[in-house]
Amino acid sequence: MSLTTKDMSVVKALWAKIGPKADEIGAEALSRMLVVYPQTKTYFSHWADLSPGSAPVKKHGKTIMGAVSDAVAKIEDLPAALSQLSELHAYKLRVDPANFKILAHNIIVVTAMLFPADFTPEVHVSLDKFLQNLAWCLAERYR
Ligand code: HNI
Repeated sequence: MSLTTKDMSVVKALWAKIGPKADEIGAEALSRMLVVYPQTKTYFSHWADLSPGSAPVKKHGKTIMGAVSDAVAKIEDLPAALSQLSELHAYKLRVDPANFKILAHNIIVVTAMLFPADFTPEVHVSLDKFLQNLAWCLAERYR
């Protein structure tokens, strides 16, 4: 399921529009992931407050989306762009890679919520493919 040049241009065009709101998307997506898939909370038990919109959730939402925006900029070579982050999640953070798909799903949901007019089926399919590729590349260093 590799990205076509059309997927790449659709995602880049979307990001040109929604990129400035990346912090908000990240905070909302992370908030939802922690509520709807509470098993993901185990990784963040060292935070003072895991409730939706809390300070650590907002801060980490921004961190995650910074990495996603960076991946959009390097969309032509995602494995290289994500290899260090993959190593960190595999060996240091020890995050089960099934969770990458869960977060990707939440980013999709929140993008659709915040930008309903932009979230056409064409954008949906390319954004979904991009996030699935990102999740796959993040899991790459586990083997
Ligand atoms: Ni993730 C830290 C990016 C999914 C658990 N994560 C980071 C950092 C980035 C990042 C960037 C900061 C790295 C650093 O300190 O150098 N994470 C991403 C991206 C995705 C993702 C782009 C997928 C879209 N991470 C997940 C998921 C989980 C996760 C799904 C667990 C459910 N990440 C963590 C944890 C940390 C982390 C835990 C350390 C956070 C902290 O505050 O200690």
